[in-house]
Amino acid sequence: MVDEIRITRAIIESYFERLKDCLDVDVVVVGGGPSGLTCAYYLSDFDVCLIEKNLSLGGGIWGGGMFFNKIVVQKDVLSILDDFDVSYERYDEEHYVVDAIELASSLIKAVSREVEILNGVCVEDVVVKDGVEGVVVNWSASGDLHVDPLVISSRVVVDATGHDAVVCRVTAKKTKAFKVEGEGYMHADLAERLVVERSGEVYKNLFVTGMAVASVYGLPRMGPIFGGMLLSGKKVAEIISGRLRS
Ligand code: 48F
Repeated sequence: MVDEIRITRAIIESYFERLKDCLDVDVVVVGGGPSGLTCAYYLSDFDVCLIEKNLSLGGGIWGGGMFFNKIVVQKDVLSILDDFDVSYERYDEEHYVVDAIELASSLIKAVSREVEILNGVCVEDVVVKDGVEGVVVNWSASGDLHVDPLVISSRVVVDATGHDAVVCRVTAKKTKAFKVEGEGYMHADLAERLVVERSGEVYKNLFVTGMAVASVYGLPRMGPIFGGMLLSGKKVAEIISGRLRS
């Protein structure tokens, strides 16, 4: 017979195991959009906790371009799509079209098998000692209630929070060590190239990927072409991987 208390106990016990596993990790990835999911996936040999403030992951993938749920990627990211078993259609020599729903769900499925995910949890601050050493978290649903946060410790933190660059913004404000410029005008070609080039460490142990890179460095925006997001996530994963193994 199904028992309400056993259901409740199963959820609490299982979730608190997950939460304990996340308390002291190698990498915290903040944000479950395309860049954060890609980054987390390629770091899954390490202890990774991905924190997403919304209930669902996927960030800006689902809406495609103006709710048209297709996105475009460039030829040089097809191998990443292959890693996630995502299908694509050739549009012309350079551009390929991907179903936004398939991309979002494939990234989420692959990452959720390998990485601990806390959704409905918001990162509101960072721990800074010798560089960034963790994040300060609270339930997204705590709203206006005065509830003190808790802390997750990590060797490195990745800001994958998209246009808002939340983690870089709070770190910049409190350390005064760098500035967050805010993203620039639309120029897809330039933006795609520069976002990948500038992806990396922005402050000791704090890495930035995806649209947050454009916000930090005042780079142009690119709209619904996603190759740069995937390449940026993979590039940051490779840099961190090298750092953590050294
Ligand atoms: O916005 P988002 O998809 O960022 P991204 O990975 O990709 C950008 C593209 O979607 C698109 C684009 C590319 O062509 O222009 O916009 O750089 O995903 C960011 C995720 O971070 C979450 C947010 O809910 C979203 O899912 N997020 C934002 N702030 C926080 C957060 C926070 N404080 N704590 C936890 N998650």
